[in-house]
Amino acid sequence: MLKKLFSKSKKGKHSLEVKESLVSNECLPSHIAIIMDGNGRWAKKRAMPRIAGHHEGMQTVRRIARVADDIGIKVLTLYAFSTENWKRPKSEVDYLMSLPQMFLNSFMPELMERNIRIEMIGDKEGLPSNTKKALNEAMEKTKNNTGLILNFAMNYGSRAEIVKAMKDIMVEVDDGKLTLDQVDEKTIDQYLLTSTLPEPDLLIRTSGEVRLSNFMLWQLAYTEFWFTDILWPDFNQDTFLEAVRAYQQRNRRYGGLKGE
Ligand code: V0D
Repeated sequence: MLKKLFSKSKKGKHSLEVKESLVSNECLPSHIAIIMDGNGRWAKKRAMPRIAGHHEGMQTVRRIARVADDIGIKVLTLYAFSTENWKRPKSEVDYLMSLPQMFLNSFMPELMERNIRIEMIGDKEGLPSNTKKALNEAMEKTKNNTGLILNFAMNYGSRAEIVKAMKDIMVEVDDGKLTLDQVDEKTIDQYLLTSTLPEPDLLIRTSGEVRLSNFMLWQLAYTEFWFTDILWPDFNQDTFLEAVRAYQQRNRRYGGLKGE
């Protein structure tokens, strides 16, 4: 997996050695979740409209998906649009909703070449029909890909997700398909939108905000958190690898005690 990264690197041997010390195959996180913050601020700093920041943020998604794939990450969950984001000006929401299509139109050949599968969590029904169509087509096209799962949280809110899981479980109990005694943590896992995914090992949030903002509250119970002041459009491969290395160092330190 790492070989893939090195063989693609255009830099010399020395830089390969540096990167080798940066990430090893040991304790690689399977699932990384990212809150991609700071696109508006990035644009404001340059006296550009907010949508320019979102567009640049989309390019960062591409770069980070590539490096995650290269080092052998299994799932990358990206918080692209929260249920709160509908409160933004309509013009900005309209632009954001055009990004999945733009991203998928240009990135699909590479997604197929890399064997990447597109997935999403969130309330798909609440999305504009064009956006929904682009997502459905991409999920259908990539459904047999067995490499990295690129999972977008769109129109996602964790509390709403938990409420829905509770209601679905209550209906099962009501219908006599589950007894109250059978309901445990595993049951709740199974009724969340992430039922098929491993729990995130590492959460990254950019742009200096140190909050969860209603993101994967249940799933992040044992996750390592890594925060950076870097704005999402400025986030790059090296920053990503720095976060992975920090995760690996924490795991090496505490790993011996795990599972005991
Ligand atoms: C804007 C930073 C890619 C966050 C990244 C609709 C804010 C760029 C996608 C995307 C957004 C989503 C689904 C998919 C393929 C690509 C995306 C949104 C925002 C929200 F299948 N970037 N991106 N979606 N931004």
